[in-house]
Amino acid sequence: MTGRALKKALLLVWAFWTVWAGPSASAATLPEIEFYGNLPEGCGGEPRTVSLESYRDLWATLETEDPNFPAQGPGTYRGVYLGSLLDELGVAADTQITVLAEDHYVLAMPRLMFSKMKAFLAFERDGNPISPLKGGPLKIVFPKESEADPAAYIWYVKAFWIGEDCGSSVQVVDTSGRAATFTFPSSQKELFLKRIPTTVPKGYRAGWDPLPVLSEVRGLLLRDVLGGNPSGVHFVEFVPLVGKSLHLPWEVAERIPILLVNIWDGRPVPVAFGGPVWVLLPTGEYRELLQWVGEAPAFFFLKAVRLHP
Ligand SMILES: Nc1nc2c(c(=O)[nH]1)N[C@H]1C(S)=C(S)[C@@H](COP(=O)(O)O)O[C@H]1N2
Ligand SMILES: [Mo]
Repeated sequence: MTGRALKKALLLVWAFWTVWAGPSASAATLPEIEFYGNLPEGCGGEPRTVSLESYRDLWATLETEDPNFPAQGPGTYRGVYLGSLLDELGVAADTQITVLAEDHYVLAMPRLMFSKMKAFLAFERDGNPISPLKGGPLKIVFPKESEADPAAYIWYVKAFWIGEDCGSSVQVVDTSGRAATFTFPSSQKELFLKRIPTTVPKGYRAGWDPLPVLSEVRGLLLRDVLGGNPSGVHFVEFVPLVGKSLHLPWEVAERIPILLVNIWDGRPVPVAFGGPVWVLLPTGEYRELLQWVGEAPAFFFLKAVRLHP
């Protein structure tokens, strides 16, 4: 090779590393994950925020293919095996685990299946952060030999819910920003009952019974959760565990019977099916709701109701 050709080759290599390859994700800050539910420190409190940065000891690589993007072929993912992360966090072996994505898709499986199928929480592919267009920054992939259903390859991972029942409560935040925990009463008399066609969030669930066609749900009307009709409210925000809030003008929310559901067929609504609380929106009877919520008859994963002045 001549001196000039060598120089050109070196320049190309340098340009590739600095321009095209970009910095590796491990150098940048890694996305954080929130852990809710039955944690060793208790149930129902604030979520535990976990950064994979603090679990470098668990980092591993996995050579596999993403069925969502067959064209890009196999690649090397960097991340952590979920089994080892859950062990590290002290999650018991017989627990149900629900993974929540930014777009309200869920992946729910028993703890043992995550280990058996070698579920891998990835933050890098071939040395680069995973772009949102490819399901990043955090997604779950599996080794090819696990023969995981493509629907289990969940993108936009944001949070984990550990276990099932954790009590039914929501945070209520008043117009001055004061937060209080509302706990649903257990006395049946105060609760509102309805039989409705079953709708649940999109997702992949293993180890759960098939869904009934109709569900019997129980809950409270929004105004009862708020303790009457607060004044000076301009709009109400329904805040989910992950992802985008739903906003309604107070003038609409106050007039329409909006039901906050915490019991489904006699037991607390599992997060795997959109719990701990559903917001039931009577879009059939009140067509004016459509402009705010679309056709969706329910909003899932309710964590807080926030009143805005
Ligand atoms: N966050 C999230 N992950 C998801 C989905 C989704 O809608 N949201 N779809 C699942 C389904 S049903 C399949 S088959 C695969 C691939 O989806 P695609 O074929 O639409 O790319 O991604 C899975 N992961
Ligand atoms: Mo799918």
